[in-house]
Amino acid sequence: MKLAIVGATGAVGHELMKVLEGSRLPIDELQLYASPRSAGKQMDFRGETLTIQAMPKGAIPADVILASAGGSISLEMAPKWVEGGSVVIDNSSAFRYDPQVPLVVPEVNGEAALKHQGIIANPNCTTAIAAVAVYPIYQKYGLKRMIVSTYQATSGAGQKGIEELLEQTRAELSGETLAPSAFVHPISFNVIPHIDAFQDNGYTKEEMKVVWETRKIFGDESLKVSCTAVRIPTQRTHAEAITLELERPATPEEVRELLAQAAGVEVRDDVAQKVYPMPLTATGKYDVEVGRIRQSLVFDQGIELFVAGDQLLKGAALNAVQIAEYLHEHGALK
Ligand code: A2P
Ligand code: 11C
Repeated sequence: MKLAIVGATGAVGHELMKVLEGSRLPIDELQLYASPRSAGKQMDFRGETLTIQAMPKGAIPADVILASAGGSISLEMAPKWVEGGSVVIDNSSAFRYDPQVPLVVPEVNGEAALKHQGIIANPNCTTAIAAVAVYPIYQKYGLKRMIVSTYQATSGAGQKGIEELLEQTRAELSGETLAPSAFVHPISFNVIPHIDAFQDNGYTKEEMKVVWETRKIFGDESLKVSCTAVRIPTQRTHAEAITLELERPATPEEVRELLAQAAGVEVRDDVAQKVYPMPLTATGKYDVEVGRIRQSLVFDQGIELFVAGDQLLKGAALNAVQIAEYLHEHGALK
């Protein structure tokens, strides 16, 4: 299989390389593309040194293209890549709401990927992490309402997000000020309840992505979902507090047992031992950590939980590679 990464030098691109190292995909050739600024730089893959090329203006000679260079590049280029015969797994939001394009979390709706017409969309990271934890509960007990509050790491905004956190924190500790650029306000020693653009309904686009995408992935357009998305000064891994109102009653113990068996989930829920999900423990893990599972005080048939998932992995690179693996294993790739 010939594989290409577009955006290989970015925060997600680096993770794609690492996940592909250990992937079951039969990779004969890996091509790396980025902006002309990165052309000629080198990256290592499975003991070989690969040279990054400037993304071409037209088709790319690869069976599968993992695109992670932003929405405008995907929007413009993905149709050309598909025309050239490639299957595109797109990490941007450019095609997620297109009814012709499957939006896939393999643990939830892997089979949707098989109906692709060239492009498959990878969900927003916040959505993917919540979906892995919530879908088993949705399937078994049904869901009336899902309320999400997020604690999102700076690398959600790409490499420049982490750099701004570190530089601003260093500046602040030296008594200096570094004006914000990746974020709209200082992120050091702050939290910002504003990710992506505000919409007419007062929610941000990041928050509405959780609503729109959860419904599409679960195949349930009537699901009531609400989200408050907040940027916090961590480097990596998004955390989320999730309140669920269930159709049918479940005890916290039943939910714990269900999630202990669920693919892509690691239950970390032993408060007596101070064990619960945190960015520091979830970073670098393929599984999404779930814990603090308890009966809600607000909904009679309600469960509250806390999740932490590495948004560069399950929220992006890992999910994209898992989609490629699913297609390969179901004979849906050349
Ligand atoms: P480059 O490093 O050459 O700028 P992140 O999300 O971490 O900011 O990464 C964005 C990725 O998209 C990087 O690999 C970046 O490459 C790539 N990229 C940005 N602009 C372009 C472009 N015009 N053509 C191809 N790749 C691009
Ligand atoms: C963030 N979740 O943390 C965003 C990044 O829709 O793919 C991913 C945006 C997206 O800023």
